[in-house]
Amino acid sequence: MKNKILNTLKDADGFVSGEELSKILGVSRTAVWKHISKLKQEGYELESVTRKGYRLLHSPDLLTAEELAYGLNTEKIGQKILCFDEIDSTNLEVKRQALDDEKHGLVVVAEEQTKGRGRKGRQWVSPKGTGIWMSLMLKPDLSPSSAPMLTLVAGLAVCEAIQGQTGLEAQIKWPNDIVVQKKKICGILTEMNGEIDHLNYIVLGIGVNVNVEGFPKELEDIATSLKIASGKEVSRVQLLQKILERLEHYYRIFERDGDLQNLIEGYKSHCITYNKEVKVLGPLETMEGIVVDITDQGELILETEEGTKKVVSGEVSVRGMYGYV
Ligand code: BTX
Repeated sequence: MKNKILNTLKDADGFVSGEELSKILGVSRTAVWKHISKLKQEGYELESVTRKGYRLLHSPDLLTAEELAYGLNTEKIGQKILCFDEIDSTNLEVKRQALDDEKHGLVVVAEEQTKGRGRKGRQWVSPKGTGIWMSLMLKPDLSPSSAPMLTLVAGLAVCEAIQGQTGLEAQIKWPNDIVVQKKKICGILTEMNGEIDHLNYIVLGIGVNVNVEGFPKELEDIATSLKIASGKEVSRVQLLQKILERLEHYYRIFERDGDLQNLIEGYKSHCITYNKEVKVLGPLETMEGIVVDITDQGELILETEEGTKKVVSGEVSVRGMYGYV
């Protein structure tokens, strides 16, 4: 009921009378008034004027299912959104939801993560009310070997959403960091559940430092937020919606093609690793060279002193970034 009132006020360009609201919703004017008071308590700025009714002036930037659903322009991704005030990790929650056979496109969002995770068991700092900490459940009709490419698809979507919403120049550090002003603003953690030849589902975890104002000492030199970089508060609701919309668009192309053939040029144009001197910490060896290409499978082609090498995974340092000189 509260949401219906909210959406009616959002749709209306101006005042809606208490009488109209009670008619639309089929409840008494006292009930309408109670819901309005509740909305005010939640941080919605509402103006009430005698004989005119109510008008919505401002919505708080809360990551609630209602706020995120309003105006979201997707067909599958985000048609169901679960929001938590606090959670261990949104990636873990998607895995728990998978036990109930949740559908493709489920999105889990939290205001705060107490055990936010990076790759290889690393920690992801996720302070309350300042970031987008979210995970998606994806069920592509593809083989398990295609899964790592989804990190690149997501990187492209987030990068463009950030640029579109803030005007900041965002870049991708292969495969999964989004960087603004040479510092990390977003990390992506892709996990897979499946058998050797069958993919059950993918958990795509995305963490964006939106309005974070400060980082622990050890991250100060490598991390930043959109607010720090732009000097302005950024709407998490709008950015999250934009990320889901771009992601659905690119995901569709990726699923149709089965690889990145139609996305890789766009990816390269944002990629800070492309055409750069890098050092790769692989599982077996460390290599240095210049990234001369990125394939349709998302692998780096590295020109080294020993010849051309293909990099499928590994930690890549780009010269001039995060202290690598
Ligand atoms: P990563 O392993 O590439 O990055 C983790 C490293 O990044 C940490 O070791 C630390 O140095 C640094 N770091 C930690 N927190 C932050 C931060 N807030 N901003 C910048 N740098 C940081 C990247 O892993 C993948 C991160 C995915 C996070 C999302 S949030 C929603 C979802 N749920 C979850 O538990 N993880 C994902």
